[in-house]
Amino acid sequence: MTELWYTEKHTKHSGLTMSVTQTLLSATSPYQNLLVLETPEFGRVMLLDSLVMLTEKDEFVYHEMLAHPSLYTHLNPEKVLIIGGGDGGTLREVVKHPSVKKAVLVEIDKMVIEASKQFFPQVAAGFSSPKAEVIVTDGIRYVNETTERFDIILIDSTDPVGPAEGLFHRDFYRACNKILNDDGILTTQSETPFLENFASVIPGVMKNLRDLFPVSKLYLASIPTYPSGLWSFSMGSKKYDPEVSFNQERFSEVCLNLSYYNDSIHRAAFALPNFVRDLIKE
Ligand code: AG3
Repeated sequence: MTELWYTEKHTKHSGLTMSVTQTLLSATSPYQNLLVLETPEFGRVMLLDSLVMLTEKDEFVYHEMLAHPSLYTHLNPEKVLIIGGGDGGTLREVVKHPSVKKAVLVEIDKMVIEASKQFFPQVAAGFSSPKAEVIVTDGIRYVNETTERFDIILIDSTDPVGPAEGLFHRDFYRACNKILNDDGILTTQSETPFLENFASVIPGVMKNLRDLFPVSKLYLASIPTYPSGLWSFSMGSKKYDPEVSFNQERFSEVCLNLSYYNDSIHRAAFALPNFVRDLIKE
């Protein structure tokens, strides 16, 4: 019997390999290629331009850890902006919070939204929330032009190549800072601290955030299907320090049914190994 395997090459010399039972979708938009694979180990997998965006098995780690640390740091998050994240996973986490009144998701590529609704209904669940507003346009343009103001901005991008490159630039973070309220928080996914061609992202992002926000912090989570399995998120905050103002009361009062994030994880995620501390040293 013929066996099909897929490898995402992470560097010239390493990658992640999984066996594939079926290709459910292979499509191209003006922005990128999209592939949905059925795999025995990770369930359904979504890839953009050959890079793993999410798998059914471990997407909860990424989406919970992108959303909840800022949502539980802010005292009363009501308006949230998600840039990218067209699969809807981050949106699903955001709308779980009773304090959130409106979550705007700005995705450049409607093909991602449609594929997620069709093949990843559990991930796309947030789209059906009455709090959700979906706008298909370039996130950079939206942030520069909108008159809306937000408590939290979450940047759920792909790697900083292709359509997502501008989402790692200082000008973009500056524009985000402008549309955040005075106690606003921005959190972006910021790649892995391992592997040569990725680790330079973290110091760059953190330098930008440090220059623009009084509080800037990096935190980590384990995501088995992303390069190296150790993933980072960078937070810039105008007022709250996520290591000080974790909202224990709100956390204990409302159970959001989470699979990764909890109060101990919130605190632990900001503990950095020495080599990561060195990466973001000023
Ligand atoms: N956002 C982060 C994907 C980065 C993964 N990189 C890689 N596989 N080389 C994914 C979108 C999930 N909502």
